[in-house]
Amino acid sequence: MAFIDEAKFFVKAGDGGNGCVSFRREKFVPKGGPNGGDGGKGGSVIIRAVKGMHSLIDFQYRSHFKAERGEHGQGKDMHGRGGKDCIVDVPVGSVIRSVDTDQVLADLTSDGATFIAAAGGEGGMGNPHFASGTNRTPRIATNGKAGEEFWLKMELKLIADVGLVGLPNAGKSTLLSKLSAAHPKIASYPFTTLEPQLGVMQYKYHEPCIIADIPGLVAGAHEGIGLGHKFLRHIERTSVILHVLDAADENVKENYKIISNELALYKEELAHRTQILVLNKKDLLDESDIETLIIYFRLYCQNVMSISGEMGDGIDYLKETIALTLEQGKI
Ligand SMILES: Nc1nc2c(ncn2[C@@H]2O[C@H](COP(=O)(O)OP(=O)(O)O)[C@@H](O)[C@H]2O)c(=O)[nH]1
Ligand SMILES: [Mg+2]
Repeated sequence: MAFIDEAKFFVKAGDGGNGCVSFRREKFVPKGGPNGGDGGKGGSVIIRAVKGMHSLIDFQYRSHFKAERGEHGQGKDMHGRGGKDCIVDVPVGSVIRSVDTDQVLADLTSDGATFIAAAGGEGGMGNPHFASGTNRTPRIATNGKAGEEFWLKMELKLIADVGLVGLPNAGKSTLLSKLSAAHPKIASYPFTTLEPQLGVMQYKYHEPCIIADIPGLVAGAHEGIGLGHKFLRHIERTSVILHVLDAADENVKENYKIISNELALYKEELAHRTQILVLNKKDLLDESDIETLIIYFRLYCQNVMSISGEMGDGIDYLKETIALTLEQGKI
């Protein structure tokens, strides 16, 4: 199960330029032959998949894409210049559908894959095309064809790399906003009050990654208590689990076990998934108490660190750890 990001947009290719009616004018030649140029072809709207884009968020701000029209032909056999194509970059993995028919038009699965979403109109013909033995001075030319236009919709399946877990109030939402550079808007989710939130983390030269906040985990979630159960399946495909604990909560040790148990009871293999344990809200504790907690939790998890999501303390170190952990997993 993956998250779906959706966008709807309009594409309009350029119209073709019109052909021209024109005749040669030369000294001593009263009526020269036809020399009207052809119209240029309109530009097309081309959708191109590119690596490194991870959301359709840009399409919230721009929903119309138009290519340039072709120039009209002119006298002296001057053909109109073709219109420039309009290239629309989308993330790899985008599926393009027609709004009218819902039919899948393209499934852009590889970097650099392209799809002509709207073809530019052909240019019209200048009057030389209509000259014949009986008509040496044709007064006809044709107009360019209109460029295609469509409403399209695009879907992107987002598979989170990192799942944020922790009891309510541990500081997951706050942390997600600090870790991520962008928040893809997710298509309507069947649960209205509580939705998994996604963030795209982009740190230094590392590949961007997607982090999902899995809300609503409480004791008994694996049996369907709370809404957490609905979201647990999103964790199944994440390669790293980021466990957030409120270090200032006096029950911090029990809280850790509650979440660990829920994960293991939901699926045994989740207990063995690579985990980063984050002791949050360090600003509320003494340094020595934090140190003691870190030593304690190292018995359970290799990767333990303390941060303050709210103050932004330790965030860069955490980002680097997340990025390196993901890269290590890919080797
Ligand atoms: N003192 C302190 N409070 C924090 C920190 N991070 C989050 N909080 C507060 O803890 C509460 C719960 O945070 P939230 O991000 O909504 O937790 P969530 O339920 O896990 O998503 C909010 O009032 C936050 O302002 C932190 O690092 N230090
Ligand atoms: Mg939250």
